[in-house]
Amino acid sequence: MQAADSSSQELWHRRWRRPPHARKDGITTASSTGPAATPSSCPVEHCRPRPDFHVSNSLQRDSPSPPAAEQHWTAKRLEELEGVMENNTEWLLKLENYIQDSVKLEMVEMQRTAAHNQTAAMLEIGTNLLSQTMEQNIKLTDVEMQMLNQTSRLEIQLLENSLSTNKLEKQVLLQTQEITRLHDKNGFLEQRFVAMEERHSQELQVLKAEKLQLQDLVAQQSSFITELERELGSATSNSTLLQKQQAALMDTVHQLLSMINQCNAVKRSLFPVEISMPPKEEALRFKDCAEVYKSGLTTSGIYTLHYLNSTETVKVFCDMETSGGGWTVLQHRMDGAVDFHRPWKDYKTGFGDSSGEYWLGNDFLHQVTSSGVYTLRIVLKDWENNEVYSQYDHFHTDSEERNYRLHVKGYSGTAGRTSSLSHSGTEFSTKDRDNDKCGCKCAQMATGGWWFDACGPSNLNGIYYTGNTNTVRYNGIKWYYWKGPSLSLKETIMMIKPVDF
Ligand SMILES: [Ca+2]
Repeated sequence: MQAADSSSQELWHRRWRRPPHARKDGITTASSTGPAATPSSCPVEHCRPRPDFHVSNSLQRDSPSPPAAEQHWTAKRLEELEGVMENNTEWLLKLENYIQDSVKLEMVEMQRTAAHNQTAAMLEIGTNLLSQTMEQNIKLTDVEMQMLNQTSRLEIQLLENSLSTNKLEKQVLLQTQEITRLHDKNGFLEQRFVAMEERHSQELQVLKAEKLQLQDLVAQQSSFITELERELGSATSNSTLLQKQQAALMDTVHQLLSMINQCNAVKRSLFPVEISMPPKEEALRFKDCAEVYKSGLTTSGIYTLHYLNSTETVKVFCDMETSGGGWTVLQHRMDGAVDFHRPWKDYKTGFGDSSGEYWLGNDFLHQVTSSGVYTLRIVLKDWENNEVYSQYDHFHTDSEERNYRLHVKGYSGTAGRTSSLSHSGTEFSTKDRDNDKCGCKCAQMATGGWWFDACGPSNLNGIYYTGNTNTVRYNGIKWYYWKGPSLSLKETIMMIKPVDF
């Protein structure tokens, strides 16, 4: 730009610093001093008449000026003005040319600058494009590498597959050969089978002949048996007489027994538990074994208890020895003689034999335990005859409407550091009534009826397995905190008595 400025200044000087314009007639025009002079400003000497223009003052004053001289001066003046005008016009033309040149130069410069800027911008864009292209190339190379890796992996897999296919083909070939061999063998066996069939049919005919002979023999023997039966009939008539005598003796025995019962009733001397003694107990009406004990019956054995406000009775074993006696046994397992995998109604009313294995019944249990505060004692025995117990100071069960819900508290005992009985609130379940907290049916899996939680650490009504085995069983008689999940016990007793006994 500086170069452009200096060149334009130089041009300007070249055009305008020239010798002052001299007219032919010797008059120096104002234009020689530059553009500041105006064409209308004429120098003072130009406004006066030239030296050869002589006019006397007198003449001027006395007479009017001759019109010829005046015209001549006017013409001169016009001529001068024209000259000035011409000069100015020329100057204006030059000025115009100069402006045009300057403008052209600036335009050229501007175009050059613009071209320069555009080239720089293009270069920058080009660089950006190049770097982007480079990045894309790197990415493409990565992708290509990945593709290559995958392709090689696939090729390896294909190779492996073709190898295994070859192996399979060989195996198929071998099997085909084997089948052919078997087929040949089969043909041979078929031939042998046909031969054997023929032999068998011959043997069968021989056997048929023997059978006929045997049938004859049987007929002879049956006639012999008929004769023997006839003889036996005569002997039986003799035995009938003996039976009649036996019946008479039995009647006498019954009479004697009833006499003994009457005597007992009078004495009110109470003895355990023969089947022949029920009248005495019925007369007394006991609700539990504690009452039996208090009445003076202090020997362990089977007694009859009454449901409250009912004539219904239940046979129960009373333990009059353990820990002060008076215990009503509500469950007993000892030999596996009774099946405990039973429906709801059986557990409701009770089942089994009070002299052996039995369940007293959930209705009775609810009724007794809700008539006062009861203690529960559970006695357990393993196959090495180790005996332990779990005791609960408070125990009662709800009614059937509430699924005989369990309530226990105050645990103590030797059968484990913690209680194996389900916690309070657990409902009773059997194989046909699922009241447990498991998505499964505990009573079906563990067997028996019990207060299954989900499914809980105990089940004394499970399957009775004899002996110690290493087999893991989850449906045996279980008391987790004593023997773990799978060891079945030899004997269990559940019994209750009032706290204040
Ligand atoms: Ca369930």
